[in-house]
Amino acid sequence: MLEHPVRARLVSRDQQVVDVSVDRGYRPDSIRALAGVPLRIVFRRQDDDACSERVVFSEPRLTRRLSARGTTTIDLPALPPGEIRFTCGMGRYRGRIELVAAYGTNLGARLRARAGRIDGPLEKAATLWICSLPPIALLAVVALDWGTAVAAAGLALVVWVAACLLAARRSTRPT
Ligand SMILES: [Cu+2]
Repeated sequence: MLEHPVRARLVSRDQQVVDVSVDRGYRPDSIRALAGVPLRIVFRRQDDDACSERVVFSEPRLTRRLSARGTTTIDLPALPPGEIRFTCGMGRYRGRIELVAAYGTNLGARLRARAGRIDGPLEKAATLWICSLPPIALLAVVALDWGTAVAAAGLALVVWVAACLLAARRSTRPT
C-alpha cells in the first residue's frame, strides 16, 4: 500500500539519500526526490524472504541483489522529473520514487504566488472569492444554515468584485 511520500535527504548540492527498509515490502514505499540530483538509495534488508532478494528499477532499468540482513547501496544518476518504480524480482513488493523539479511549498504560498500573477480586477476578485469560500463554509457549519452560507458567499462575491474594480480604477487613475 502506498503511504505518504518520504522526502530524500539532500546531503549536498549533488547528493540526496534515502533509506529504505526491506521487510516483506519496502518502507517507505513512496519516495519523493529532486530531479537533476543523483539519488542514493540505501536498502536495509530485514527479512529472509526470497522475494526480497532482488530489486528491479524501471528507469533506469537495473536489477540489483540485496544482501541478506545488511545494507545495499544503489546510486541513481541525475534524472529528469518523472516517476521511477521499483519492485522485487517477482513484482510483488512495490515502491515508487517521484522525481520533482522542486518541492512544493504550502498551499497558502502557492495561492499568494498565483494571486500575484493575476492581472485583471475580475480575475483577482474571483480568486479572492474562491479563497474566502472555506471560511464561509466553516462559518456555515459552526453557526449558520446552508441558505445563509450561500447568501454570504454571494455577498462576498459582490463585495470582492466591487472592491477589485474600485482598486483597479484607483490604480489606473492619473496622479
Ligand atoms: Cu517478489
